[in-house]
Amino acid sequence: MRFAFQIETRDGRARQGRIDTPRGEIRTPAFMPVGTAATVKGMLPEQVRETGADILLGNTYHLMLRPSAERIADLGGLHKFMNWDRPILTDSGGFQVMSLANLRKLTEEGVRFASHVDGSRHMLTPERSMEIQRLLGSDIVMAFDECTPFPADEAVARASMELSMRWAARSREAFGDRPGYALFGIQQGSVYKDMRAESAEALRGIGFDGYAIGGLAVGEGQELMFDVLDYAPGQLPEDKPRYLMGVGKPDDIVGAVQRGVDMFDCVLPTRSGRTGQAWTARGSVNLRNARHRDDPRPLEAGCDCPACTKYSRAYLHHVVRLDEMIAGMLLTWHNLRYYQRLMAGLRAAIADQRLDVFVAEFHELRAQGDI
Ligand code: PRF
Ligand code: ZN
Repeated sequence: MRFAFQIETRDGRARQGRIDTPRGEIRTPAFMPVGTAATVKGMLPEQVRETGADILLGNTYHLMLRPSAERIADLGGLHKFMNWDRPILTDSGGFQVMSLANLRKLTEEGVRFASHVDGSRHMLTPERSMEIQRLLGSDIVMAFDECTPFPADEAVARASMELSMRWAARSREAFGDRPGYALFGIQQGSVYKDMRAESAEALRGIGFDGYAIGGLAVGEGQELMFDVLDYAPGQLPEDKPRYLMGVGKPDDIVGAVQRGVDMFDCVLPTRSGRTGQAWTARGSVNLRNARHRDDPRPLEAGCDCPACTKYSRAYLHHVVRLDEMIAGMLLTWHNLRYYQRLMAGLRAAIADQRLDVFVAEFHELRAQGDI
């Protein structure tokens, strides 16, 4: 079976559809929980599936350092290693090297760096990133790019974008032809419309199975990100999935779906769950707050997750305050469930051509605030 994307319905610029892969269907717009180190922290894979996730994200950078791509390959690949048999998308490593590694040296060839774990020296190139992602058995492989830091003046942004486009061509060449597996290119160009267009044109010329929008959610703020998303998705091929990397908060996702984005990943629901922060239709709730101490009500009325159906706000507050493991487990579950319910709501609204009404209700509930 080949990798195939089908748009089933459109509503304005928004699209609802499906990606079919040999490891199963990905309903779009899709949210991918982050499983950086071959685990979605605090959750069993079957629990992550129960939240409604069709696909997880893994990281080349972390897995190449520990336990290494070769070790995972020898053990039968990432799916078997982590007990998740559905699709996995892996990021290519450059973004994580630049944010986590030490002694980074970026050249035309790639990035040389020292591990943030033990200081050991490594080199990531487009060719090595493709090899690692193949050894992992990743279903959706990301091209090796440089995420242009923000802010970047035009000269800096251009040099960075052009390097990423040369790396995109090398990624395509190294990936080769692998039926059933997909390679996504990554658009860069910072906040410059003409540069984004040039990047999109370069990627189209190379030819990818999907196209990511990179270099956003790097400190520019939602208004500027939405300005870019007013044109960037339209510069990419209409008939291929569009993936906005590292986004985001629920309102970021809603705005990006309205602007034509199909895929998302973000650590927010999982990471914030481990610090006592919950996401609901009425906004975010900090369970550490003393106002929850005697509250017998569920975290979010109507939520079908274990945190909401089996426990009170008072209990969640108690375990968050004591830093008990169950606190991170329950809040991660709730947050992932809330995100997947949001994505399902967006898909249904697009399918019924009522996205405007859905978005208006989304903002209205959030404006009311927590109960
Ligand atoms: N490139 C890659 N991974 C990423 C990004 C990028 O630009 C971003 C930007 N938000 C997150 N993750 N390869
Ligand atoms: Zn819940």
